[in-house]
This record gives sequence, structure tokens and C-alpha cells, in this order.
Amino acid sequence: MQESTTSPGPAAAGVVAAIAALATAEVVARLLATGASPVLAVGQEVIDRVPPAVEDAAITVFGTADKLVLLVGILLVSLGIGAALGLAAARRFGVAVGGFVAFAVVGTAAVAARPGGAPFVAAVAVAVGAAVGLGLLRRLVVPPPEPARPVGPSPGAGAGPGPRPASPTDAAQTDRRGFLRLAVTVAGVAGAAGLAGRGAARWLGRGTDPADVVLSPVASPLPAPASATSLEVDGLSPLFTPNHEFYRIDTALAVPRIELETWRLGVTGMVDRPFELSFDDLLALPQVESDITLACVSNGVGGDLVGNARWQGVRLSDLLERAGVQAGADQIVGRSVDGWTGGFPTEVALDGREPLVAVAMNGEPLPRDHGFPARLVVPGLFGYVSATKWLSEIELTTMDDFDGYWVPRGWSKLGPVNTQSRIDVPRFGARTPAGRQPIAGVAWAPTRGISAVEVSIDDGPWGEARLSQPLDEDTWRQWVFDWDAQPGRHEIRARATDGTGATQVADEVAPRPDGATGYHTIAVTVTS
Ligand SMILES: Nc1nc2c(c(=O)[nH]1)N[C@H]1C(S)=C(S)[C@@H](COP(=O)(O)O)O[C@H]1N2
Ligand SMILES: [Mo]
Repeated sequence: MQESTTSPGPAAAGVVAAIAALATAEVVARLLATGASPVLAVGQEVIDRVPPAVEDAAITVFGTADKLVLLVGILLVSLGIGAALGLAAARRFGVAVGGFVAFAVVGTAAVAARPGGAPFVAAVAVAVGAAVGLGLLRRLVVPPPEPARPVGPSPGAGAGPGPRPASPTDAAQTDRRGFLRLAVTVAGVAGAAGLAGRGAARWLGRGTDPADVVLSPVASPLPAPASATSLEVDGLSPLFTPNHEFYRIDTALAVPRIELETWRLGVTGMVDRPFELSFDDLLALPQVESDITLACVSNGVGGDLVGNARWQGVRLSDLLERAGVQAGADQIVGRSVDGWTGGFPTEVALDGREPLVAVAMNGEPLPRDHGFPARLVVPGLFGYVSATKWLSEIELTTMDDFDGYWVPRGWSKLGPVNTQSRIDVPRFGARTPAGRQPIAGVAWAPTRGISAVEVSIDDGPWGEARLSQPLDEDTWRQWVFDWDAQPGRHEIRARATDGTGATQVADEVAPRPDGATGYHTIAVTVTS
């Protein structure tokens, strides 16, 4: 058998060096500052730049796992480039130096491009990472210099004491074993450092813990949620969606961890008296409660990107009054600490619905996932134009002058929530025994309210469902329909009518750009 005398592939060496460089840069970045992670910043840039068609495809294929897939993708691409640089380094080490420096520049540039990014820390982190990676690569692919030959007459080979000269085969084996040991060590150290980095960041207390926030009392609280008459059907969505079950949609690869001491909310732009509030200032303003159903424009018919919560916070109209909105300022833009923006017409804030700068959700401080410490919630508008989480600024501008994050990405500038109904019970594809049983679900048309829900079996006549008491016009209502199920396969359809008397649109239309329409339809099998 022919033993190769080259040490472990230079490609593998490049991969190991790339892992070491990435891990080192990440750990240094996370230890030193928030918003300095080069990998997260690159991922965020990818998210912000992908063409809408690619993004649609990614969401279709990967669903909410798309962020994880993206991170794994970035890692694999980096390791691939590492392999290429390893191969190049075996011939000309300078190429690898150039490659690692390019990596460092890209990582730093991505961090610099992020609002709230810490590019100087990132630069230090990637420099250390690149140095570690290159040092390792050099050891792995560049053979150590030959020991200097003694000058002058030498004793014949093997004559004197001393180690037997190593055969090429031995050398290769030692190299390979050494390489394996090194690879395992690098992987182990990278893993341990990563965990330590996360732990340390937590221990350093990055970001206020929402659990430490003490909310201010509400002047006129709503009746306790428990007293709301809700329908009790197994499998039916509760009237209030618990926080931990509430859908989460945002572009944030890492959820912002905000320190309350330094957080400020600015009201700026076309206003007479711009001002800034600390979190305590916000809590000192009159607190109101409001039940509002929040829906995502990406929700397909029958989908679960919708939830209902009791929000507590400050009326947006109070803040606008204090700032003095100038004539012509017809758009309100919410800006997030992470740079995300959503904008909606100013008239929406003043037409009687009551948008909130919310600080609490279902009686608890906003969870980090849902915008801690403050977010906008606007009844009747899809989240993408209105519900800015991790809110840092409310800016008055014009509709012409500014487009929120999703508008140039192919979604409508205005995002009123479509009237929708969803069947929760029975589940799609269920097998149920024949006999009387409930068909139940929820229906929503925020700001218009729901006046009726009807159910049709196998394209038969529409029959009226029974509705839960409305909390208000801005929330969904539960509905239940008594069904005498006959054996066989059946199609069940539901449709809602809003408070203005308009029945929901039957045409089946995909979410982009205005939100999905169509009647939720499920098929079930009834056994005899
Ligand atoms: N900062 C920020 N706020 C955001 C988003 C985002 O990506 N970033 N997504 C919006 C969208 S598209 C929706 S549907 C709602 C979802 O709010 P939730 O995650 O609390 O359910 O938040 C909105 N607010
Ligand atoms: Mo959304």
C-alpha cells in the first residue's frame, strides 16, 4: 500500500483554521460588546438583501427554521472557503493571508452596516480571529524548516548515538495523528469557548431582564380576562393567546437585549416639540389597557401567525399631542433599535382606534421576543407596517418620503388586516366518529369587528355559528357550529362577516402583497 507523505490535506487544514478563526472572532466579539458578532451581522445583511422571490422560497421550504438554516449555510460557506484557502496556502501562503484578511473586512463591514453595531469591537475580534486562524494554518500546511546540516566531516549514518532517522511513512503517520489531535482540540476549544462566551455575556448582564420590571397601575383596568365569556371547546384557540404561544415574526437573527438605563424613546421628525422618554418616563405617563388581535401579513388562510393579547401602555395619540404633529406629516414611522422600520398613515393614529406604545402583554412586561421594553401595537394594521418591536423612535414624516422595511421588498405600503376566519376544530385531516360534534374556530376583522361566522359542509348551505361575546372591535371572536357528522369524507368551510356587513373575500390569493384571502377549508373523515 502506498503511503502518502503529504500531511493531512491542506483543505482539511484550511477548514480547521476557518473554524478556529470564526470561533475566536465570535467569542471575542460577544465578550466585549453586544452587536459586534460578525456572523450574526453577515446573516442579517443576507436577510436584508435577499430578493423577495428567494425569501418566499426559503420561508416556504424552511418555515420559521429559515434563520437556523441561514446560519448553518453561512458556516458551511465559510468552511468551504477555508478549505480553498488551505489548498492555496500549501502553494503560496500569501493567498491565505489575503483570504483571511478579506474575511475580517467583510465581517467588520457587516457589523458597521448594522444600526447599533459595534464595528470597532468587531474589528478587534476578527483581527484576533484571523491571526489565530492563520497561525494554525501556517503550522498545518507549511513544513517546519529543515534542521541545519552540520558542517564538516560527519560520522557515517547510523554510527553514532541518537534517534534513528524517521522514515517518510513514520513522518506521515505522526503528522496525521498530530493533525487529528489538533483538529479535535480546536473543535473542543471552539465549542467550550462558545459556551463560555454565551454564559459570560449572560453573567455580565447584557440587557435588563424583563422580569425585573415593575409596571405602573392602569387607571381604568379592563374586566379580568377570566370574566370574558369564552367558548370552551377542546382544541379551540383561547380568547387570549398566552405569551409563550404567541407567534413571533421578525428579521432579528439575535433578539435585541436592551439595557433600560440607556434605552430612550424619541418622538422626532415633523413635530413642533421633539422629545425623548426614558422607560421610567414612559411608565409615569397615563397607562391604558387594550385588547388587540395582531396578525401577520404572511399568514396564509387558516395559518397561525395571528394572536390576541391584552396590551398595556401609553396611547400613541398622547405622545403625538405632546410633540405637536406638523401639517403635512402624514406618515408615522416606528424605528427599532435594530434598524427595522414600519410606517403607517398618521390619520390611523387619530381616527378613533387607539394605537399603543405597549410595555406589557397579558399582564407581564413585554417578553424580549415580543419587543421589550416597548413596541407599537396598532389595531387593524398588519404587523409589518405598524407593530415595531424594540421601539427606539417614533418619527413623523410623509408617505412620499419614506418606505418601511417591507415596502421595497414587494409588500403593500398600506396593510389593513383582511377579515379572516380559521377552523381550529376538527383538525385538518382528522378522523372523527359520526354524531353530533362541534366545529369551532376564531374570526377577526380588527377595527371592524366580527358580526357573523358561517359554516358550510360539502358546499351545502351556509349555517350560522354561535359567537363568543366580543371583547371589542379590535379582537377576534371564537365561534362554534354544531355539526351532526355523517360517515364519509367531508369538506368544511368557514367564512366571516365583519361589523360593516362585508363578508370576507372568497378569492384565494397568496399573502404577497396585501395579505391572503379565501375561505379556510378543511377535509375530515367521519367513521361509522
Ligand atoms: N423590530 C422589529 N419589529 C417588528 C418586526 C421586525 O422584524 N422587527 N416584524 C413585524 C411583523 S412582520 C410582525 S407580524 C409583528 C409580529 O409581532 P410578534 O412577533 O410579537 O408576534 O412584529 C412586527 N414588528
Ligand atoms: Mo408580519
